[in-house]
Amino acid sequence: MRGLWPLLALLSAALASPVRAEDGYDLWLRYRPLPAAQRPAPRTIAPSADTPTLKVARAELERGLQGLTGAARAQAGAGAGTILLGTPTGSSAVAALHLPLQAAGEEGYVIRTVGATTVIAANRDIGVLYGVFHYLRLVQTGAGVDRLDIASAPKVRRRLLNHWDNLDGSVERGYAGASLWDWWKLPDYRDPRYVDYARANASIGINGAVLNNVNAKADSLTAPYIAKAAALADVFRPYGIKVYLSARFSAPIEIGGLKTADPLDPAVRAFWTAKADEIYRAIPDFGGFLVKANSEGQPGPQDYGRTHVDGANMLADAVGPHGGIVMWRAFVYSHEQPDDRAKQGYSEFKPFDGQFRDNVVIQVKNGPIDFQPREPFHPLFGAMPKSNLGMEFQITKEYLGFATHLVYLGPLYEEVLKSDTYARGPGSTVAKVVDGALDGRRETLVAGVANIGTDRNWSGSPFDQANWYVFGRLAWDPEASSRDIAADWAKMTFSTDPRFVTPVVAMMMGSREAAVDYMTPLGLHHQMGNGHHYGPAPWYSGGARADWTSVYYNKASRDGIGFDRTAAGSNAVAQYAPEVARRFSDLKTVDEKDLLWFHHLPWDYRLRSGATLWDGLVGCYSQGVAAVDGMGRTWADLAPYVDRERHGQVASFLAIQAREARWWRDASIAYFQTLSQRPLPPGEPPPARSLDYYQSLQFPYAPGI
Ligand code: BDP
Repeated sequence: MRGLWPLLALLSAALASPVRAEDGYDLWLRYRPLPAAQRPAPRTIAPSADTPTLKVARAELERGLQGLTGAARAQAGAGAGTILLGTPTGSSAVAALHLPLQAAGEEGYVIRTVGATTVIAANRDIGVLYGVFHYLRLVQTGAGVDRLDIASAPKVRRRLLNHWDNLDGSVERGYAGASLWDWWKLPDYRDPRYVDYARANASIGINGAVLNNVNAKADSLTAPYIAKAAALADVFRPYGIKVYLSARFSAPIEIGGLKTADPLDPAVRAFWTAKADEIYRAIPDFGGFLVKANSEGQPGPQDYGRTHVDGANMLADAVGPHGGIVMWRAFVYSHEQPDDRAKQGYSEFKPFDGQFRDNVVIQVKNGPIDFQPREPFHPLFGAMPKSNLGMEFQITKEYLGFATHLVYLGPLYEEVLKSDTYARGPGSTVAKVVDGALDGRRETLVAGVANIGTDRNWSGSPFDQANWYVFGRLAWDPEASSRDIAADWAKMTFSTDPRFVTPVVAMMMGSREAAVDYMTPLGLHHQMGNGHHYGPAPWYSGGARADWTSVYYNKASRDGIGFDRTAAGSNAVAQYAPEVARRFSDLKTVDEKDLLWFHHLPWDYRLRSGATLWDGLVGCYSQGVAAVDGMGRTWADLAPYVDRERHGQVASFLAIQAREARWWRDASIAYFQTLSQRPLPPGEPPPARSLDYYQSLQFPYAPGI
């Protein structure tokens, strides 16, 4: 009997625990039974057409409702209603309702209560699937589904994940395990996980995936790899997801037996035409190519004295007849170019406005440097009205603490999208450039560098899943609120209990500002360790190129700190519309969050708070640390609402983040103090270790390289 006690104790603890252990695999599609009061009335699903997409839509709906209502099977009963799925062309019952589907377009949907029937209708099957996921989200978040009148359509045409996945299974800047794509076993073995990946993407409206790294190998364009990509495309197709590939510009040399990749050479053009034909034979709905050219050592048209237009248009001509597009990245900068790196994308692309083919999209990172914790918006947004311009966000947290720091990126994305470019007068937001409304452009794109890998929880930590989620939702509607999206996510991923949702959403919404504060406050940027980008290294100098060093960006010296991008300095401000340039240039109007991005200032410069720049800077670092400590306390209090497994992982990660936030603060202060030569403000603890210590730290095995 005595031997049984520990067992019984364990059992009763397990029974007492409100929530069962979860490993995060189910993402926000958990479909666990809702509290009785939130369960919708039972509904039967009316028969629907038997197409691949409607089959998965129906299966998802059944799975979701069964899970959420705890019912063995969705059943008819007293008061039971019916759910009708379909398109007017596929279902006479849907057609008979004469729903207003014009605005739904190719992918939108209508959800409406008509008597005892809930109809989820669209012009195409994929819209029905999106509508089903919307309906399930309403049920999951306890929103009530008895009287619905919803219409939704994506504002952006291409909503893509960019996987920086290599053919050897590694992932550049990946912190969530290996590549999901098992290239070795493809095409014969199709991991069932590919289906769950497609479900997750479809649930947030993502409709395309670039499968391989922008630093591409030509091999992914060879016949065996085209067959592998085709197998993935087959799996994804019912979920509305198209496959795209990164194309290495020099592929005609590497796999085509040519001596050149000159885009004006007829043999090169013939190579790409034949290659496109070959790909479309295997993947009839192939989306197109993504290209990183003449950037960070990648080959490109400039190697032959040609331009971005020559290169992009050549590829566009190859895929155009098949309906494909070319996403040509504006992330270009050259170390031979002594000019401010922040200016180079604009300088290289703006002159070509209007010269790119209609099926070319210029893919522009959100800011002019490189996915930093905070950047002003990229000056190309609004500056190329006669070209298609797409947004590239980073979902993986290369510069934001990898997988272990809790940083919800929704506010970062929203801040950029809401920025006013003034390109066509006030209200010319980045969102309106990206969704095409500003200049009436129809080929629109939002891309996100994925944070997905073979980790059981897909993204490295439960909260990193929120970044995948918010990316998809904002790509669908760039004007949506990242706070509302966080609330949906938290309810679906953990609990609908307001005692959980309110504090967790507040924690998420503050988390990005906390990271900015402890890493790179007041407009500082690119202060991370060299190469791996892990941890602080504001002292980093030397190496292969100046614009990969921290000192290039902080310009800290005895006289002050910050990068002068006003007319007196690099004049990067001149790349923005005059209203914006004036605001950034003037110390009275520039947002202090961007202060040192645009200005070089003495250490005793007075901030609006009245504090000196030095004191204010130190204060920001400490504020970031305090915010992370606060997140740790919030999370500890939320234990009753979260299963032990996920709660424990997040708690451990928050402890790592708290330690690393202190490291960031202490190392940054220790270094900058050697230049400011000023005492710490009263009450501020000195760095825990010496500057020598921080400078001696090495991380040869940091992940992601
Ligand atoms: C940088 C990454 C590098 C990428 C590059 C890019 O450090 O790994 O190849 O961006 O976007 O931020 O091409």
